[in-house]
Amino acid sequence: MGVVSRGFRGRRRDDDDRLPPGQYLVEDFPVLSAGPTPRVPRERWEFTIGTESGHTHRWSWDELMALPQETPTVDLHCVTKWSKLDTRWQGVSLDVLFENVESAADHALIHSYGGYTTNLPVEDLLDGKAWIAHRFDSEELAPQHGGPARLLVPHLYLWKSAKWVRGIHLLDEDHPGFWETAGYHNYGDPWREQRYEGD
Ligand SMILES: Nc1nc2c(c(=O)[nH]1)N[C@H]1C(S)=C(S)[C@@H](COP(=O)(O)O)O[C@H]1N2
Ligand SMILES: [Mo]
Repeated sequence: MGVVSRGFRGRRRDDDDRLPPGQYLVEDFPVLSAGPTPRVPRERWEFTIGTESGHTHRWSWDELMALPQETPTVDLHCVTKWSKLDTRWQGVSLDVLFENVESAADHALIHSYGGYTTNLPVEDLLDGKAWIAHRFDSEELAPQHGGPARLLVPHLYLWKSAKWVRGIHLLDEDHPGFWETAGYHNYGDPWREQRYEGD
């Protein structure tokens, strides 16, 4: 019966299914930074993975660019309740960066230029779930959004996607990061609304 109007209505229903509990949609791209924006020239930029046995793997900017690139389109969910759908990125999968890393550690502590840290299980970085992203919407990633490069872990609240990422420490024991120490949830699954400690 009746005419089904495609377009706006249909899209809205679909979008609502993609909105975790308590979130609302935004079209702009808010900036949330706990401190000033560090400026890291690409020629001095490096990314490291340090293992629990003390080995450090390093990539320069040029080395990162020479690795296989992916172009994920993902939804972002911030703990302050905005979500942004279908964001388009370019970056290197953490699976590629972990290829020659020998580690049995379960925990990762991400650290950024500027001092920000955040922790997550190593398994949440692997199997196509995380990238070192350096382009957004076909442009170089803007400094306020984490450029030259940021971690992108879209299945967790966005505070886990460390901007200005500098490296990953692999650890045998979990070590809470900046927001996790300040009362945010240790894991941060938006679909289970794990905003704060105890959620
Ligand atoms: N280095 C660093 N990374 C960070 C933050 C920060 O303050 N410093 N804020 C986090 C939080 S709380 C959010 S919501 C997102 C915001 O990313 P955006 O500014 O690109 O929207 O970055 C996350 N990564
Ligand atoms: Mo956030």
